[in-house]
Amino acid sequence: MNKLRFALFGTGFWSRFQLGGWQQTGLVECVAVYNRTRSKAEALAREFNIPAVYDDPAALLQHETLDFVDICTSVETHFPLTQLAVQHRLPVVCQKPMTVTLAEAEQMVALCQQAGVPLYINENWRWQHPVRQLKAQLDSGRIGPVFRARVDYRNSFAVFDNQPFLKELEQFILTDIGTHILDTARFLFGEASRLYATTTRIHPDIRGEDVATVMLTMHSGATVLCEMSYASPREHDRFPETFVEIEGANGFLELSHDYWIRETIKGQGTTAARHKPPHFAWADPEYDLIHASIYPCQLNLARALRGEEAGETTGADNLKTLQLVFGAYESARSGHSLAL
Ligand code: 89V
Repeated sequence: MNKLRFALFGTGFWSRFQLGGWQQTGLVECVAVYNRTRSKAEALAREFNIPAVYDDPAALLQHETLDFVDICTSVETHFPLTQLAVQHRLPVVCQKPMTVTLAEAEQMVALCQQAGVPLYINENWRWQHPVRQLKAQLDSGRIGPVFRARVDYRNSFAVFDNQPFLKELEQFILTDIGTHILDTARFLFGEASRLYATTTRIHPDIRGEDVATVMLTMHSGATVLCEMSYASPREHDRFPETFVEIEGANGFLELSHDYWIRETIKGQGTTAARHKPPHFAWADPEYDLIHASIYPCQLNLARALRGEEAGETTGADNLKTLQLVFGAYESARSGHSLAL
């Protein structure tokens, strides 16, 4: 089968890692790039040998023969660019967060569903190598029914250095990292029936919140605590690792520092193994763990677009994550827990 032809919309920090991951799959080729500032699109095109450059997305879609588009622009443009792609009946792969509001995300998913156009979200966090291993060990059932878990993403990484626009977001950590962390909680523990959240801002020079705590009651009855912070200087700052602790009736499972997974079973003791992610030449070493997770995420999406397997992170699936993200803002604002 020929490689799928796609256009990349956006040339910001994340776009070159998107391109690295897509190239790594060997299943797709980028044939055009758009940015509203043409010189930025030209620079990226030179770096990645992309033949066509546009500063007008409508013109790109009119002139190029494509199999899908990858939307990697700022969040408020995701919906209008998806509307354009749908007019051309082109499948869409889109960065998280899908949209600025839940209502707009619902509209975007409905639009694609009604048009019969596939919509996928580049939700890579759940594809991290150690997270997949943790899920396999959890699903083995050895630790028994889960009654409590903790998903911990707290560090003081200078995230604004590479992504300065994050400083300007009125809703910051829950939309940027909460999308990932709450999606990972769903991936590991299923759907939630209730949530309670608090948020706060510690960095004085940003608009949104940089600390959030979300407590989920899952359909299974388990309690899952999700903690996120960019204001927590720890002795060893382990960005971008997520730590997970899972308590089961028969044991304890833990993803801890440096990709170690420890499994303790009542009466049998503890086994431990390290699950280091692969390093790709195109990845930024500081982001190795998450850049490595872009590749299996995109491999799944490329195969889905070729009709070879089911895509995991569909728009419809991601709506459930966004219900938690925007529900958390609502709970933090009202001070009440929310039935979902
Ligand atoms: O993956 C992300 O969404 C990024 C991060 C802060 C991890 O770079 O914003």
